Amino acid sequence: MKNEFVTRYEGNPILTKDDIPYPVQTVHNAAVAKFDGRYVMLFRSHLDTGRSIIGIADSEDGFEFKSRPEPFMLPGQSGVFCEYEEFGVEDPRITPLEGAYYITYSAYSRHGVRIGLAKTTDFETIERVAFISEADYRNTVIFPEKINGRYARLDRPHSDISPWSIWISYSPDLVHWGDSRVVIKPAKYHWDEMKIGPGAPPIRTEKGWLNIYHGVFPTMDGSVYRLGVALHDLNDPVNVLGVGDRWILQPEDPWEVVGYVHNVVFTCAAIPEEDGKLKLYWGGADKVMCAGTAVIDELIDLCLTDSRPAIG
Ligand code: BMA
Repeated sequence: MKNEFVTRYEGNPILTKDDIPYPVQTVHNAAVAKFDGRYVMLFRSHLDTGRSIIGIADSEDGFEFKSRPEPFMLPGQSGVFCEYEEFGVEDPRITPLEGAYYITYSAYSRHGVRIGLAKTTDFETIERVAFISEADYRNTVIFPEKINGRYARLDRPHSDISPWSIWISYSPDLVHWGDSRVVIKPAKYHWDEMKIGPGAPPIRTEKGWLNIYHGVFPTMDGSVYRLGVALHDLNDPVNVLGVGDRWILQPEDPWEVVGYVHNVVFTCAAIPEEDGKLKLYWGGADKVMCAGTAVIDELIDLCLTDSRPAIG
């Protein structure tokens, strides 16, 4: 039986700290977008202080990336963004929407972690839009189009009462969000039993929105981060059509098993291509960036034919 649905790129890892022309400890959890006939990557890097910044790299083919000389996004220097990004900006996701590229990211400060929204049209300059959650939230992905006249997002609030789960919210303007519902929860005695969170921004397919998410499993040797898939109804994504009961990727390569945080594959990006495959990007052990491909129909089949309950 096939356990893994992702074919790793033979040149992994595709980007490491040795490729970055300024001092960083890691290159991981990157967003990727197609822009102007090429691929642009926004990658997270730890500084020596443990605070994160976001760098930028370019690629012709989506696999061989070259870092630009300067970072793309540092913690905000003034006003509200200074206060709430003081301890770093992490794990960006990019959604192309209405002619712009919207970037969601985790903003860390003494007040906790919350979600920032920024915007670029040229990947040269970046404009902060707003914070779109209070603390504590991470892993927010915006759908690439309005659904029934509203913007939509998946996110992952923290909770001490219920296992950390994937929620959906809607907005008239990308800034004010509400009508929130929980859509997928971790399932006890399944691969993702401890906590889950959105990974790549949802991908439109004929059969539904493909949601590539991360699931965490606890062991006596720490947590294992793997990737899985779920399919949401195109017109009403609260309605989950299936959640794959097997992971699509787990830490296997040496740089996924051992690194800054061991046993982690963590995605913030997947790019659908015209050949029916997607390019998937993931951080290996919170230290390096990796890439691979997957057949979109195989991921959909997993959701629909080998599913576990979305909310058990
Ligand atoms: C999560 C986040 C991710 C990280 C993962 C594994 O809680 O901090 O950015 O990749 O843990 O360390």
